[in-house]
Amino acid sequence: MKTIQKIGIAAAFALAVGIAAGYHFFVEEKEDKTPPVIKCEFNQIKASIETPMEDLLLGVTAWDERDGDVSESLFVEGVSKFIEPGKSRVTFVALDHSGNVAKHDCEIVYEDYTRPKFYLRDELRFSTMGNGMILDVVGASDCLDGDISNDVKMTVTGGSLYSAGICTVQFRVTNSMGDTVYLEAPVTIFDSQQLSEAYAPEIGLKEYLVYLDKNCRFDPKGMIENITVHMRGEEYYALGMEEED
Ligand SMILES: [Ca+2]
Repeated sequence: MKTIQKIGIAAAFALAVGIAAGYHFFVEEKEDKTPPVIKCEFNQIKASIETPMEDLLLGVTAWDERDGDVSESLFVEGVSKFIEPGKSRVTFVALDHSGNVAKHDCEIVYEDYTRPKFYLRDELRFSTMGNGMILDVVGASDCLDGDISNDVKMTVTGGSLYSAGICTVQFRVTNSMGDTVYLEAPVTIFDSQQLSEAYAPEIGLKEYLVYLDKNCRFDPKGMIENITVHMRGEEYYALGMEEED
């Protein structure tokens, strides 16, 4: 009897262990709480501003402990604003078959990105009456957003727009990726009552703002498009002049 009893106890114990292990196994099998692991082939993704979002996934894989390769679940959650000009963070998301979500950030560099550039439609010269027109003259273009002239802001940093003289104005503009560029430029304000100023000859230029590479040669004379001498001006300058009423 004793032996049978022992066998019975051993069997009951074995069964209990078996049930516990089975239950444990069952629970583990049922509840996968471990998200997959996302891997980027490169530490830094090099892209063009034209690269479609889905192409950013090239070289990115997701592996799950239980479900294996779950790369087909990968998608791009978003691209951050620039952390420095042309450089962002892209966030990848992957899911396993139990719905566990993994996220992974990778640095992305847009190799062909160029910062917004200002342009001027005319000279920065205004009468004391016309200084409200300054922002009509200043424009900006961006390789991502196109023309962003409406977003140009200005701050007077030296002198006054309301008295004759030269004042300094800082123009700034920010594109949709958060890159802000600045242009500090002298603005000439003349007294609208002074006819000699109002009817001074005008030199028209091909471009009023030129971006030059460092140490690049510059020919200011080559920038002259035309010279307008107003009939009511004090003097007529004879430099291929054009007449105007
Ligand atoms: Ca998992």
